Amino acid sequence: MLVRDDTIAAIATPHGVGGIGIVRVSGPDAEEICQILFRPATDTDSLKNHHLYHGDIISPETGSSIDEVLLALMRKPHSYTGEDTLEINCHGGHLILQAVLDKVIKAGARPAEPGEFTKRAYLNGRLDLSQAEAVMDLITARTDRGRAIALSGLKGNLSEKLQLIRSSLIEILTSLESSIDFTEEDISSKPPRNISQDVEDVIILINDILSTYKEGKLFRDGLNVVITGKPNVGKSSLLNRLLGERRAIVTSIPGTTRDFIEETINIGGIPVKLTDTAGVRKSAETIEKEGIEFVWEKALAADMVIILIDGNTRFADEDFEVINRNRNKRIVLAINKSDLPHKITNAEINDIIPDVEPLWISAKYGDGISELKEKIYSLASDSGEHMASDVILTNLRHKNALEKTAEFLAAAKDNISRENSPELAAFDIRDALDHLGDIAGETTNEDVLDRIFSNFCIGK
Ligand SMILES: Nc1nc2c(ncn2[C@@H]2O[C@H](COP(=O)(O)OP(=O)(O)O)[C@@H](O)[C@H]2O)c(=O)[nH]1
Ligand SMILES: [Mg+2]
Repeated sequence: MLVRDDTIAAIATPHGVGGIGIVRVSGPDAEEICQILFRPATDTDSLKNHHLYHGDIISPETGSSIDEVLLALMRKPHSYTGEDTLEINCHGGHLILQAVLDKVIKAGARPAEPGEFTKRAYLNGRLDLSQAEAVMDLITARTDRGRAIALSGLKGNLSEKLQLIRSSLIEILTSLESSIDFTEEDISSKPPRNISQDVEDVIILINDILSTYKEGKLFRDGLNVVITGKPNVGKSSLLNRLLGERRAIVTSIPGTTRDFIEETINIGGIPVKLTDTAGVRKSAETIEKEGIEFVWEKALAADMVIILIDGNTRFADEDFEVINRNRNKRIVLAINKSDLPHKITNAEINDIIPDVEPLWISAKYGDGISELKEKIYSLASDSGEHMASDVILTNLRHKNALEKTAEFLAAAKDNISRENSPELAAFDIRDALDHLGDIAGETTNEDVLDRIFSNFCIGK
């Protein structure tokens, strides 16, 4: 691993104006930098650990103050990074923060790379890799539910479960290896009878965790939903209604929406990106035609399509085309303008698309909108049976590693059931352990680490 004998510094708060802004420093020179730059308001011999001090950051050459600050020194190992850490709470203006950071760097630190504080926390054993990744998920969470899942990852709930799996595998490996030793003594080469079941139990546990990935990804990355239908059915009205504000222009003139309007809403903790599209019709002029071509592309790329039909007009060729083009998608079929006289029946719709139950709504007055949201939610999460699971997998890297782990365990089980030499199964278990260790970062190589941490922000 890297030698970390240098000291890093960065502005840890977002760019812009705020009540306070924080410059963060971590590494062996943190305390010395503090002595050079910090002038406490009241005389103090040496700074106590984890205490907040009032004073000034000064320019060492002139002695003049750069900002009046609150400063805390957190000596290792009890800090986020596990190193001596300085947090300087400045006034939250970018020029101030930049000036303080410049002084810190002149006094011996170097600018931190993205995610470098968290990387150090990981390298110093303060967090395992999956927890470090959860830090970023927590920062970027877009709904309360996403935040709760990320926090559970940061608190180590996943790590704990993986640790249990790891202990079981080590036990299994020990039994296997003892039966290998027996072979040499020519007693019996058969592994103990219950090993196959033990391996199977671990596989089941892993599959349980893997089965949470779909919803985990849903809560973290969200869902792309495209609203489509012929002109004037109320697509823009529906977007506005779901958003709770007037975002898209609504008129009775067909062809008003030509571009896409995208907004994200929260449905039961899932960040749902809604796209309002141009109405699909045949006799469109050039600009509108372009828009309509895009609609098909957008719908094709979406996770789910809301097909909107006007319940107050007769079923038209365009309605048929919209349904036809989306037959392979996850569809919510909504019949709008339920407040007006109905000119369409469910039976008519079911003739065309038998397995989808149409939902009557009024985008204008709000009828059926909560049912529509429920439908989106239940379609997105399929069944919702894992919603109460204590550990939820959100990260593709973790999922891939767990799948590999399970694959090697299946191979081990196979070798055991064929009564092959226990050495073969032992090899498989070792491979399984390697992949499992990847999640916590026990066996992860430097390139992968760099890739993970380069996605972080500077100062975290
Ligand atoms: N009565 C009634 N009118 C609606 C409803 N939804 C939309 N409209 C009207 O239908 C027209 C077209 O709506 P708009 O949202 O622009 O449709 P779009 O072309 O599909 O985006 C507007 O005059 C809306 O006020 C509804 O639920 N009930
Ligand atoms: Mg529109």
